[in-house]
Amino acid sequence: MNIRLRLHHLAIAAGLVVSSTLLPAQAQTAPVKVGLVLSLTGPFASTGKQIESGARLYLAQHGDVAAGRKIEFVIKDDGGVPDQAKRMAQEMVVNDKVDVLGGFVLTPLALAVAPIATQGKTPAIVMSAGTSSVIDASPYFVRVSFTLPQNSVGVAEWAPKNGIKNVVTLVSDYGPGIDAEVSFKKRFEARGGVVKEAIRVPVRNPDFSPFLQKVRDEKPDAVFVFLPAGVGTQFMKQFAARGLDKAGIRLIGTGDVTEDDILNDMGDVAMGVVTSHHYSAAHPSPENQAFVEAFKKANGGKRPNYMAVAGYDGMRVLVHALKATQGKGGEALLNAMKGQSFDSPRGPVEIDAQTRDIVQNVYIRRVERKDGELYNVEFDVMKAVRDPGRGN
Ligand code: VNL
Repeated sequence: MNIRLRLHHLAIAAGLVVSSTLLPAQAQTAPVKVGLVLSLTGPFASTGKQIESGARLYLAQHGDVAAGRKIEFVIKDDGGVPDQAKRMAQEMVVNDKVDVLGGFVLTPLALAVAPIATQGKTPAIVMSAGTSSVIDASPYFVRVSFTLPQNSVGVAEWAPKNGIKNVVTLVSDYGPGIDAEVSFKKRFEARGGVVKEAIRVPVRNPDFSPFLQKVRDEKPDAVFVFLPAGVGTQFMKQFAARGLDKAGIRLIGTGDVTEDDILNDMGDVAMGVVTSHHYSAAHPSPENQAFVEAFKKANGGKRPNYMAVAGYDGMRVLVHALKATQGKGGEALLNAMKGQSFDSPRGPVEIDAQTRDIVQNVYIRRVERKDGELYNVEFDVMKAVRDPGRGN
């Protein structure tokens, strides 16, 4: 072998030795795995799909590499069943070795995953589950969605100033519904209103007719409603079929009932419905207009709702945290998620560094027709609302 070739071989050998000593550094350039636990089948599938599309859109627009690490999704369908959500999160942490968990369409799903995040010391981004207490279920939870008390107090303030003196409340009978009922009543009665009756309806496949008949018999000025995303169309049909609109009973609620994914299918019965909420596809900011346009383009013309925004902002929080930690995960990543503030398509938001919960504007909106389509048109705002449910 001539001397040149020998040197060449030596150089290769030396190169191998050098690169193997660099292995720990290489581990940080390994992909960041994001385990999304989502309901993609069953009655809450529309929410899972909105979150997934929102998360994908953020990376499509801003690039899927942060601090030199490629961001990859591991996505599993929990079918809306807490035991499945827990098992899937466990598999993701133990087998797939995900760096971050996220998703959780329903409160009971987030609660089921909480111990897995805590035991695995895995930061977990809550993108839907809106019961106040969810954030306390794991110190590794960071919430980018909303809380029901946040979204209930806006319309509780608005109603008594607008001729609504007494209401019947009608909510889904589980965490977020009870939060909505309690926080609405507290604020509404503090402003001189009266809650005549509090009705709770089953979460799954509710038949609203008997409950709506009860509302009709009470003859309140309005009915205040919380129902999770995806259920509103069914409710609106029965509201009209029972003649509540004709009987002069107004409909108010949190924006979950007139969510953008299904609002257009509701027809005239939705016109004039007043809700308070943190997001409307009609929010008139350049960020939101660009977001809505890009979302529609990537999803066959479908409108984003508040769940898509949470998926989108969840990735924003992750990407910026990764940049801040130079790609480190675990506790460092969690700490870098806390305290972020930025302009979301919904408006200015902050992840409170102490509570890990979202602080955001709550808008008062009325359903109106614009260019032939129904929208929640914002006409008032409560700024930078912290979750009023804590300590309730
Ligand atoms: C929850 C809250 C789910 C609000 C929702 O839609 C919603 C929850 C699926 O905490 O379970 O709009």
